Amino acid sequence: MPDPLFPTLVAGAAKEALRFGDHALSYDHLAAVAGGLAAELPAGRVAVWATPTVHTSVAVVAALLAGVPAVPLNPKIGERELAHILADSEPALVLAEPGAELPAGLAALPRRDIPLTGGEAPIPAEPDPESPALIVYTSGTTGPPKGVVLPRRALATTLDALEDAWAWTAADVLVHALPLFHVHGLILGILGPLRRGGSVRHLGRFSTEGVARELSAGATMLFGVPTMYHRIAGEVDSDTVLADALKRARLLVSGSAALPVHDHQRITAATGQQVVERYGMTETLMNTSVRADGERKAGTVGVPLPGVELRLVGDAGEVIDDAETVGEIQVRGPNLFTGYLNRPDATAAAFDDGWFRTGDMATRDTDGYVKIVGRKATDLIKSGGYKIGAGEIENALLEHPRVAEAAVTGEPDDDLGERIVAWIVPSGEPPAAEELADHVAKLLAPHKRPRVVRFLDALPRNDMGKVMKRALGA
Ligand code: MCA
Ligand code: AMP
Repeated sequence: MPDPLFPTLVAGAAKEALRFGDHALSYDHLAAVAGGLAAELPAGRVAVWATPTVHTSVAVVAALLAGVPAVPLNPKIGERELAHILADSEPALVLAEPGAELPAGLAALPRRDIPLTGGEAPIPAEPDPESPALIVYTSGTTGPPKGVVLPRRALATTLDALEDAWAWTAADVLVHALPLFHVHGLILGILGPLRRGGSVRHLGRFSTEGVARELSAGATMLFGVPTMYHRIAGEVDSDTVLADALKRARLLVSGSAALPVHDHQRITAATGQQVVERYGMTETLMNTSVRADGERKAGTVGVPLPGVELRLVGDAGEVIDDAETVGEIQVRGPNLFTGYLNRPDATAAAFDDGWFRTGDMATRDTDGYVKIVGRKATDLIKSGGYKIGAGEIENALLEHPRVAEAAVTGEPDDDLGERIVAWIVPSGEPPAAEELADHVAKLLAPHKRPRVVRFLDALPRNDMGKVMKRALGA
């Protein structure tokens, strides 16, 4: 029989596993409620209304124990995106915390409230490692988000590689405030501590006070996106409580986007801590990291994790073997997804002879450190650590009655890394910028809303009629 994904859960322990505010669950309590819920889950897939709560963690663990693939949903999801995900993933029911108000788009689906008490069913036998564990939706350059099918094997592999890279143990107490419908917050941030037999304290929403409080109270690790570290960097100079708390941490880890060297330096200057960056993707889980026992170099994402093969490939398809040439990062290994749900075409296009094309451009030093310098696609925007496709926002904007033409770009933003800019040719009187932001938030999700709207008489187009996005910023 395969090894269990969560050995400590199977063994049972009085130790605290999860804490969200006043809600704490021990391993044996979690085993009882999640085991009980697992016994009731239908075959097929289940959607999880992924609020940042202990309920979401229980629901996902229950689905994993049952071997039922879980589809985490952003609780702020807009109607168009929700309809797409439901039609694509066809969940049998939705798991939600009691009292959570669900949108009309979920009304047709049976609902099961996530329990925090009761249970006591035996934990089912460990499913096949290749079976799907989670389906996580991710944006592409065009079209609606694709469902990334992640097998149990990928989860176990990536979390064990991070155990090695970060010397991550059962003694670690992780603090974070990441959303639970993406890889970073859910797989690394919740399933990671559970696989190690450690603990996690989730802040519900990010604040530097919350980070300081938990690190002062014994948390050992912090996970965050660069926007969170940027906000820490902006306060740590003048906030001695925050600085002292960060000094105590064993490891500060940043990922999901590049952390500017200036923010690294500000944090190091105030605390002596050197933030560790790791690089991953929904499809690949984690690929590289600066190691806890390695040299900490700001501005690099470190070295390939155990088991991950990484190569850089040039425009002509040649494999790059020097330290200066920029190439696309391609990866291979047991950390990879099995494919995009219902999209064999997109799955096939994502691979180059068995290597997954990340679309990220990088160099690799002689000592193996990878430095990401950019992205192949200009139509992908990373804002606050969220990946957002320009095409999906453009399509949403075009549905607005007073938008004739729309183009979306990302531009540098100190706080978010990149901010979404909408370039609009209005149809008649231009709508208010806020109205367009609300329109996108309602159809897709609030983090996909344009933060800046610029009106034009016409979009710059080439002879083929294609919008010349690089000309837009100029
Ligand atoms: C604002 N809000 C709205 C609107 N405007 N709601 C409806 N309509 C509107 N027009 C709401 C938002 O929902 C939010 O609510 C609040 O107002 C503030 O929104 P916003 O300004 O967007 O938040 P922020 O302050 O900019 O958020 C910064 C953040 C966030 C906390 C850093 O961006 C974040 O959590 N990022 C994490 C992304 C992440 O986990 N990425 C990992 C992807 P409320 O405050 O209640 O929420 S996985 C990945 O990339 C790979 C695998 C990897 O390597 O990790
Ligand atoms: P997602 O599709 O949301 O899973 O985001 C994956 C993308 O985030 C990668 O392809 C990279 O472009 C970016 N990314 C993740 N971690 C880092 C990092 N440490 N530095 C730079 N970019 C990163």
